[in-house]
Amino acid sequence: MRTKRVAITASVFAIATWLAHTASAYEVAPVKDGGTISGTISLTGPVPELRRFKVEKTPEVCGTEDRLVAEIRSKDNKLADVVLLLEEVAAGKPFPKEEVQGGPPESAFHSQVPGGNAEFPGTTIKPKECIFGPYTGVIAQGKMLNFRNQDPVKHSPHTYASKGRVKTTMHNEDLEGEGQLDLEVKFAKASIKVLKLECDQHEHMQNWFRKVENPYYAFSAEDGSFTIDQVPPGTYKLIAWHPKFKREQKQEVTVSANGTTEANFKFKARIRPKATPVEPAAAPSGGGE
Ligand SMILES: [Cu+2]
Repeated sequence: MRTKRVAITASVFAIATWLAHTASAYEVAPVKDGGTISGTISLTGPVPELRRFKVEKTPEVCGTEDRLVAEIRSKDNKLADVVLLLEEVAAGKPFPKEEVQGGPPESAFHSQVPGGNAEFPGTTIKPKECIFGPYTGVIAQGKMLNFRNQDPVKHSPHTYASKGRVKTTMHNEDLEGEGQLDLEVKFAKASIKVLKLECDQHEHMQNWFRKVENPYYAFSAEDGSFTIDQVPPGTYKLIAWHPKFKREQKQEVTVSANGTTEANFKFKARIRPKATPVEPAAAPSGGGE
């Protein structure tokens, strides 16, 4: 009798463990009467100045002019580059076939070929004119970050798992001119959700990526607008994240069958005293990792 009870306890434990492991796995399933979440991200407070960097290496490709980086890209009180995502969606539409981004600011792009994947396809980055691409992107745990260098000069992607003020190196590699580099995204803890990408050759090349666990994500456009479609009817937590604002924002949204739910967020910019002069080389981060 006792043996039987032990066996039952063991199998209950096994099932519980299995459920805990599968609970986070996303499944592709037909979306019946899917709804849409759309909204606008606005920005209050003064828009910070562009950040200025001197170009010290490979001016033949990167140019000789100082690089001005819009860490906060805002026009008419709207905020671009915010990553919107739904938390804890168990099943629904497929991931895109491809998640690609790259290009210089005037033609920076996110490209998603719709449909097909049950799992996140990885993120491809195409650096061009010494820019990795849009300031924000998405990545997934255990998936690849694939660099396809469009420049004839070397970049040195240095990635960090980032949480609050703690920054831990994940990769530090060279990407040869017109070369390729494939890196696996490995966060040590589930609670770390942000990856920062820097180039050790060019200080102005800095980008941020938010971890996603399902395909219900979007980026706010220049006019602050975003849309997430084919959402199975239900109630969700919608997150709005931008790397230059300390806290991500969250709100509960209810999506009805075939309906459109509006969800807006407001971020508040803090004043930066004046245009930041070119910063000295970053302090070695080795000791603090
Ligand atoms: Cu570079």
